[in-house]
Order: sequence, then structure tokens, then C-alpha cells
Amino acid sequence: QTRKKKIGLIGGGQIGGNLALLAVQKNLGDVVLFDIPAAEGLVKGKALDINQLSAVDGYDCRVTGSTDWKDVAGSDVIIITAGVPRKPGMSREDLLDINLKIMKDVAANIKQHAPNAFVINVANPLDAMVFALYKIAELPKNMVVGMAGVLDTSRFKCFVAEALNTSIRDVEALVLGGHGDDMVPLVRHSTVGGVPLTELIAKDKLEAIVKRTREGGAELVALYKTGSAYFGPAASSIAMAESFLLDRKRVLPGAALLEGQYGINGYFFGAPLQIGAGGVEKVITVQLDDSEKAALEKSFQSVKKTVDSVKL
Ligand code: A3D
Repeated sequence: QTRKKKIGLIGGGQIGGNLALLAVQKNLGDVVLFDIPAAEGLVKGKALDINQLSAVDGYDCRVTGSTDWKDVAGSDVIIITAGVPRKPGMSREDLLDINLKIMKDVAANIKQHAPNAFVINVANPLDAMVFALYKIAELPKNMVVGMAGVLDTSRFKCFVAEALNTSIRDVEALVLGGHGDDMVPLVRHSTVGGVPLTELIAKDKLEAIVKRTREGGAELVALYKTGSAYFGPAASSIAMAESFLLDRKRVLPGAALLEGQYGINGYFFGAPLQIGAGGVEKVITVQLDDSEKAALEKSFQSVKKTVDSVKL
């Protein structure tokens, strides 16, 4: 008999609440929505609200709001959104000090209470936070990943579909590198219905789409003013969790530990990953031309600078 899966959501804020809703609606498993004691009412309220909604639509999974790490124990998947989001004018790196403090607490608790979980980090600065998580929680390298590429790729696909007025279902795109403004949307590897994007959209228009993708996070921060994107990040993280829980072996971009791929060793960095029951089962290498290599190197230098400043 198979038991229901358990999903631990660390951080019950904007993304956390949407993660809980999506997990239940997709029947992925029972959810523990965890936050600090000061946010106990928030997570208990969201849990109750979602459980009442699940009665309307007949979902069988349940959400529990908790401030006790013991409730997180035994989670199959953990998604971390504990951390402060950006406000207008801030870079993701500006969040490093405050979010690193939070990550140290979260990672130590994962080590103690849920060392066998597949852990997806969403907190920013993404590539540095997932590095700290890996080091502190001492997770196997295949069981820890950063979510950014799925969202960055979705943004790119969304703008392409809009520009061509085509169904987004037929847009395939790849964004590599760090989760920063110098991420690398791979125009040459992107297609619509199998047709290369470069044959469908003029160069200047494509460049504008690449720029808007890179600055996609900031565009939302400027609109929301009090925080950053949450629907997209939640859906993107759930896609990764689902591929693990259902052993779908989807190829999704994400930040994994690179060990020589793309000439990078010992850093988490965005690449196409195969995600299945074994967690990150494969890191896929893409052949790049000189200008793509240079763009990726620039992105890596930004990530490296932040990661190298992390004091564990
Ligand atoms: P928010 O709505 O503020 O929720 C964060 C929650 O974390 C709050 O409820 C806090 O109480 C909670 N928290 C703080 N400290 C702890 C702790 N030690 N243990 C457990 N919970 C804690 O933020 P949000 O949900 O909008 O964003 C969360 C994070 O995701 C931020 O760091 C954002 O920068 C990041 N983010 C990443 C992406 C990516 O694509 C990678 C996109 C958008 C936001």
C-alpha cells in the first residue's frame, strides 16, 4: 500500500500560501505549512482556508499550519520560501545578509528533522541560498536544487507567445545561468512548434524579449511595491516537486551543484536538469557558441561573487 506523500513548505508567506493551494489542487500530498511563531495565525489561517476550499471542490489532501519542526519531519519534499522578498530598488543580493541568517536556521532544522527530503530552495539570492542550504544541511547533491529557471523560462515563453500571438503550449525555451539580471536566455535553442525562434521574430524584438525576461522579477517588484512575484514562483516550484514525487523525469532548468559542467565546479548554477524519483538525476550540458559562453561566464562571475562572500 502506498502512503500519501508529505510536502513541507517552509515559509507560509505569499509564495508559501500559493504552494499549499497548488499542492492540494494537484493532489500531490498532505501539506505542512510551516512558519515562525510570530506567523502562527497566518499559517493556521491559510491551512483552514484551503481545507475549507478543498471541501468545495472535493480535494483529498489536507494542509496543517505549524510552527513546530517536528510536524515537518518525514516530508518527501520540502520547498523553502522562508526569507524576505525584494522591495522596489533592491537587488536580490541586497537580501543576502538577512536571508542567510534565516537559511542557517532552516537548513540546520532540515538536517535534524528531514534529512531524507528532496529540498527545493526558492529564497533569494537564489544561487547563494541553495549553496548555503547544501553545505549546512549536508544533503546529498542530488537531493537539493534551486528553483529559478522554470520561472525565468516561463517568463520568456510568455513574452514570446504574446509577441507572436501563438499558444504558449508550443513555445519551447531555455534560460541558463544564475538567477540575476545577467541570466542567459538561449534564443538559438528556443522554438515555437519546432521552428527556431530566430526565424519567427526579428532580432531587435527578440533582444527586447530577452531584456524583459532578465528584468522580469524587477518588473513585478515595481508593480507590487511591497514584495515580489508569487503566483509564478509557486507554480514553477510545484512543477519541480511534482516531477520528483511522480517520477516524471521532466527536463526542467534549475540550480544544481555543477561538477565540471559548463566549466564550473562546486557552485550551484542554472542548467537543464532531469528531475525524477532520484531527485536531480542528470545535469544536461548544452553546446554553446562563443557569445553564449561569454554570457554564461558573466552570469557565473556574478553568482561566484555572491557565493564567495557567504560566511557559513
Ligand atoms: P513573504 O510573503 O515575506 O514570506 C516569507 C515568509 O517566510 C514569511 O511568512 C516569514 O515569516 C517566513 N520566515 C521568516 N523566517 C523564517 C524562518 N526562520 N523559518 C520559517 N519561516 C520563516 O515572501 P515571499 O513568499 O513573497 O518570498 C519568499 C522568498 O522567495 C524571498 O526570499 C523572495 O526573494 C524569494 N523569491 C524567489 C523567486 C525566484 O524565482 C527564485 C521569485 C520570487 C521570490
